[in-house]
Amino acid sequence: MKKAINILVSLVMVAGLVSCNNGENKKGSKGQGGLATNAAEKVYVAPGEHDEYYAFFSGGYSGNLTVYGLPSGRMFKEIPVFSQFPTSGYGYSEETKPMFNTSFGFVPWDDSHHPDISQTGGKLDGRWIFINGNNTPRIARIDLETFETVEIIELPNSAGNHSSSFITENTEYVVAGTRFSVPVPQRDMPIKDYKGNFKGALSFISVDQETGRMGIKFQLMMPGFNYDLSHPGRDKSHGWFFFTTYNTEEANTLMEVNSSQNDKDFIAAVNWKVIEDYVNNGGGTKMPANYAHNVYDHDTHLATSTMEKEVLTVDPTKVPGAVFFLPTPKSPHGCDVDPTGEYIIGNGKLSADLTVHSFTKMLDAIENKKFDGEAYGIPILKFEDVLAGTVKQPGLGPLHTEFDGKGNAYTTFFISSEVVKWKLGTWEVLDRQPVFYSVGHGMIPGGNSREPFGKYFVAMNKITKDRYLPTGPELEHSAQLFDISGDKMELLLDFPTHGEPHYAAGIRADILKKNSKQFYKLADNKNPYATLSEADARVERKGNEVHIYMTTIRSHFTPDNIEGVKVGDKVFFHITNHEQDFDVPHGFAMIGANNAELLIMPGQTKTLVWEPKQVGVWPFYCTDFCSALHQEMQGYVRVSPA
Ligand code: CUK
Ligand code: CUA
Repeated sequence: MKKAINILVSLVMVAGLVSCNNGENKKGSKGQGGLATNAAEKVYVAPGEHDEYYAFFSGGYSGNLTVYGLPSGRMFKEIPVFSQFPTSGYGYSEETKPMFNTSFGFVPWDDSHHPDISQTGGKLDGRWIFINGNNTPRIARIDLETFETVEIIELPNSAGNHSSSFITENTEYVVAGTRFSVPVPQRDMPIKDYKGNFKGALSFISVDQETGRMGIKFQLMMPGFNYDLSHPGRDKSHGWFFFTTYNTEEANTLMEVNSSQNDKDFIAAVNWKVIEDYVNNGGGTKMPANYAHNVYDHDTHLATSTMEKEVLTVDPTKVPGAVFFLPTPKSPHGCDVDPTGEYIIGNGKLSADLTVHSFTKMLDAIENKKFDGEAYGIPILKFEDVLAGTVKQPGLGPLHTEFDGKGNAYTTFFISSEVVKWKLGTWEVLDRQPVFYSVGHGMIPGGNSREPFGKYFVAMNKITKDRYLPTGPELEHSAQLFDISGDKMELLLDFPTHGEPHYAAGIRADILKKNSKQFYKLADNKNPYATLSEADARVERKGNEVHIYMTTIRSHFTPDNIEGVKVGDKVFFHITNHEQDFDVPHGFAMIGANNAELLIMPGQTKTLVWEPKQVGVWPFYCTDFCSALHQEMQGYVRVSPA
């Protein structure tokens, strides 16, 4: 995309149209657009007071999810998802390591782009948040009672899991689309034979409404395009899912303009209800597949990993009425559906205009079979028959659109570095504000639901440059908060974000606060290595394994003097935190343990492995300042010769 955008940039520069903000505007009041005069007041959350919204920012190449408050822009937590996290020992403790099992082995890193919060009846319900792993295709589910990653499912037949993870109106499905088409099944073949031979898998992952447990219901095996982004239909278009595509030319190298030869790519409209009926009646083909499904259990505090062996695939040409292509100019990126479900916006990043399709017109065209040919057996609708309207030359490089629930849309423009507010139905531009600099996604809390909260807009900017005190060549990305409650957008606040947030999901805080968990009940701890009473703390040897069943409570470890360990042993510290109070973790660090510490929450058991290499008497200690006697929380392990 970069190349293609560069080409567009040079084109428009030649035409003398562009004024790129990057690095040009110096900090200060000039060029800041509509900075609210009472901005400080509007973002001020007094000490001890709570923010009005939670905002969950994807971590991009950090692989995680960060939790912020709005309007303050304060960061509350980093939730580790696809990456090991030394702060808590996630992915280092024996209990959490299985979360990173994949068909490629242990993969403790990913690139996470799009979080989406579960819904009921088209409204955010705050049960779970889902997020995609792009690189090694996976979807994670985070429990919003504990803010912990509780499930990761790998996606077979996929590569670059980008148009993910978006949720249908009742969380029936979390949907994931492959960015890269690949040979299915994977095999050794010439890359130049891509065209016509690669497939693009769109995965519909069902979600158990009680447990949240995910399972791949079916994979729709689409032509070998790139599936960039997706969005569910909502309200009247509930039952449909829309995917933007690029490289419909199926070029195997995108270095040239190859993939942008076609004047229009497609939005693929998928009627998942029709396909659901088809597979419920025995349709589809079971195909061998190898993918990991990892689940973290709150009672055992233990993750388990299973390798799944097959997946149900569906050939779209075998299911009448399942898939249609809507021509959309020009290499569309974001695919956004408004809260009424009528308008489908294709953010054609190389187009001067913004294309909006009509769901009603699409249904009419389908009913009257007004097709304009087909691609690989999938009917193509006529552009004019499905077009609702066009926003004329709103900006350069449109990427994503959000909605305020009051009939307005907010589109981000990467190249012209601005957010443009426009009216659904009349397509007139109402307002524009510069952003600093080069915005990717925007986010309005609830913007992905039937009822957006419509008060704030957050711009997630790709380039930071001079916005903060310099920190060397590498800068954190920067978000900007706008008040959108009035006619004009007002800039309120800049705040740094962690990793590279692509998208974010926001929700009113009171919806989540109600069910946030404070601690685990020790009596409910079913971890096989839990020590529920201090009297049961002990050391057990099994061959060259030494299992230390340890307890911790302010302010001691039991046992704290351990002998009988030899060089070459594998030592397991199984530590159970006996505290039964909010916010009293204990940490555990062992000298020379080459991985991480443990952070054990009240009522939890966590296990760290240590392989001593040297004879001696070696200390361990608590890493979390837990009481006035925190420095007294320590102990020794005596290591004797093998
Ligand atoms: S993408 Cu990053 S700016 Cu992965 Cu949603 Cu558009
Ligand atoms: Cu326990 Cu410090």
